[in-house]
Amino acid sequence: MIDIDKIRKDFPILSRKVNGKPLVYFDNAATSQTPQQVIDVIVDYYQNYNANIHRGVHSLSQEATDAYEEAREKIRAHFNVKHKEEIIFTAGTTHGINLVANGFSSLIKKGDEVLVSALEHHSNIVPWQMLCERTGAKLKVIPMTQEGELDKLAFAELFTEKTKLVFVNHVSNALGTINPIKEIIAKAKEVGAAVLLDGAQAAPHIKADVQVLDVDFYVVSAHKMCGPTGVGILYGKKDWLEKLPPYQGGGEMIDQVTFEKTTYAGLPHKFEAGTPNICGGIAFGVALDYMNEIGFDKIAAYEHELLVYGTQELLKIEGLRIYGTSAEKTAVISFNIEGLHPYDIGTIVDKLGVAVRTGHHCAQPIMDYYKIPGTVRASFSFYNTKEEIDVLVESVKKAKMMLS
Ligand code: C6P
Repeated sequence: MIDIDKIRKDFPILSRKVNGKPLVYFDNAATSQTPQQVIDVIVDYYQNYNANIHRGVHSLSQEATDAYEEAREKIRAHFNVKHKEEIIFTAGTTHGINLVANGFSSLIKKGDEVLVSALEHHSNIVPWQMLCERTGAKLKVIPMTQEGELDKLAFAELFTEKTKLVFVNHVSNALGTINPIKEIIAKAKEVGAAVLLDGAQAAPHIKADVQVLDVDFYVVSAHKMCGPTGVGILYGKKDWLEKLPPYQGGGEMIDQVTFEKTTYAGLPHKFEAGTPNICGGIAFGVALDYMNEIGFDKIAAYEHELLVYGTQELLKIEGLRIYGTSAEKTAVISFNIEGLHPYDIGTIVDKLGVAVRTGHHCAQPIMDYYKIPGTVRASFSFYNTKEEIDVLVESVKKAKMMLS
């Protein structure tokens, strides 16, 4: 069991009021809250050793470099990455996907096929559409079912010898579905395709082991796992990262520069042009320490309890429909109430202190599939409680009464 009272004390924001009511924060899939341990590290960095890294011989620069590289090592260990240089610091998931999609421009040709799933966030659709426009490759879509799962019967047939790349999220942000990634990776291997998993919504809840998964690329954002915004990582197998060209040119990604020719630095620096989010990287490492200390098994078990309770209580409201009913899902409840617009529900519950996300959740194809403009999405984290779920349910009931 997790010590929920102790954990909640670590998050100063959880004791504030919103619109005169105690904050109930259920927008964790958009961004998670930050424990004091991570806030302290950010303050300490700017108070004591703020300096550019990998450049200076002075002590401050050495300290900052050591702390940043120590964070890379923590991230390596967390995802069980084989080589430290397979971890590329990015600005987040979107940046990581674009880096890979851009790099594949030179490795994909007309007639090749790339597979995406119907459950993707726009970040894992648009960069690949752009790749297909540049190269003439064909984008094929793994369809979804009413339960919000990938259609397993359909997907096997989509893999052919022309399939070169497959990109799927580990967990859907809009519905919480945990996708059958092992089967997808196995199928991709049969046809020799590379797989990129968007781990943005999985990493805060499930500890992925990239070697056991044997996945080619895995991308995450720190801000969804108790870290700061503007930082994340791309994991890529060394062979792939060596084959891909640099994404951006600039300082730190070079070996030698002359006006005639530039040679590039080795991994990971080839993909880390310019001054990175140094403090963000260091804080990401500490956020992982924080979550690992609680334990991902305990986090998953507790969040599952919240999911079961929240589902049961919300379904007691007449006319409420939950989208995404897969048996394998994280603690995300996307719902609508018959006849009401999700935006109106979200606005009223906010007045009662409850933060949920409303709209298409940057996953318009999922909304199109269900023929709805959007949903109300309540996404739980390990620092939430059943009492907070009760507040959500009462607030939704009030919203329904006011709007009907
Ligand atoms: N989803 C949500 O409310 P960035 O913005 O780069 O940190 O992450 C983009 C992203 C990519 N893939 C998935 C599966 C995601 O959920 C997200 C971010 C947030 O659902 C903000 S739109």
